[in-house]
Amino acid sequence: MNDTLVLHQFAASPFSEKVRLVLGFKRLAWAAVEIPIVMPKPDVVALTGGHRRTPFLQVGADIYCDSALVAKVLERLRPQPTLYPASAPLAEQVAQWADSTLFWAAVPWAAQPAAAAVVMGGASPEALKAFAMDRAAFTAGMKRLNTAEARVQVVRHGAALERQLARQAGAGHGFLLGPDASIADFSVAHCLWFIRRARPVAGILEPFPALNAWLDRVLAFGHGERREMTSGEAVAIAAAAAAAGTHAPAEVLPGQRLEAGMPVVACATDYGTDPVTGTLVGLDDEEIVVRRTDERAGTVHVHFPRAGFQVREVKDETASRVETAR
Ligand SMILES: N[C@@H](CCC(=O)N[C@@H](CS)C(=O)NCC(=O)O)C(=O)O
Repeated sequence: MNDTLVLHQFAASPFSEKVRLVLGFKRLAWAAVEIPIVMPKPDVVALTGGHRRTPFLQVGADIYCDSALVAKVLERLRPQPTLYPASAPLAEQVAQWADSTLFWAAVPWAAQPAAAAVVMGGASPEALKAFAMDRAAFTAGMKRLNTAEARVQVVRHGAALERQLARQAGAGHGFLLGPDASIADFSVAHCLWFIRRARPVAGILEPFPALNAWLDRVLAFGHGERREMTSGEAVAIAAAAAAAGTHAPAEVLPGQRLEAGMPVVACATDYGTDPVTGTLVGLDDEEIVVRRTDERAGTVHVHFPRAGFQVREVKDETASRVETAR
């Protein structure tokens, strides 16, 4: 089977940068598919079944959504150096804070009108307008900070991170939670990377020397061994693996209130909540696995983390008949 690690990502995406840095930290070789920044994303949907968030990792006919789960998968494939060192027991919790609270302060600051074109890699006014409309729909129902509110929060979080990193440096430790890098470093770093990228407003980080020195250190992990791949090639890899039936082992553990073979729908609970329907093939405390079939990609297993996602049985007979007939 083709076990190439294929990361579906785009250059300006902070969560993609988080995973690119993790790939660098673990010195992995991978293929990058540059996906569209806005909808429509036909090849993304062929692989995920509707989940549109960036990034996701593909290994053959297994699709892993959400950077938190992607990090776990990369850890399974290459355990050392670890993202979850014993020296940082709160690493996942701090990462969760950064991926939500810090991220949603960094984004409105970095994407404010004075910096939007720069942060989006020199996008035209038309492209920026399309981007703003796309993301308004993507985050509908979510209360987003305005620029003034974002400034207050970025300064507040920046000052706290500065204090923490200065203390770590005083103790001879190079990383956020101690002597070892952890997933928390990558989750905080991608938010600040995005602010740095927004050059006209990046000065907000200047008063924080310990934070800047640490950010340089994390970004120096680099991106590993990257090559480019088209989305068509990635879909063909999925179809070949699907035809060979080579999916990662998945199991619905007892006591999860849902059973293998049930028609289900899974979706994120915060934003970008587009549902993915299919048949439940895996469920434990860490992961939801849904099997679904696409005309071009074949039968793929779409994996979601439990944290931040919901899965429920589809009671509607029509939906379940459609999936069972496939
Ligand atoms: N919790 C998700 C968040 C992902 C996320 O918000 N990604 C942004 C890009 S950085 C996104 O999906 N934007 C909309 C899109 O790419 O269509 C993760 O960790 O992967």
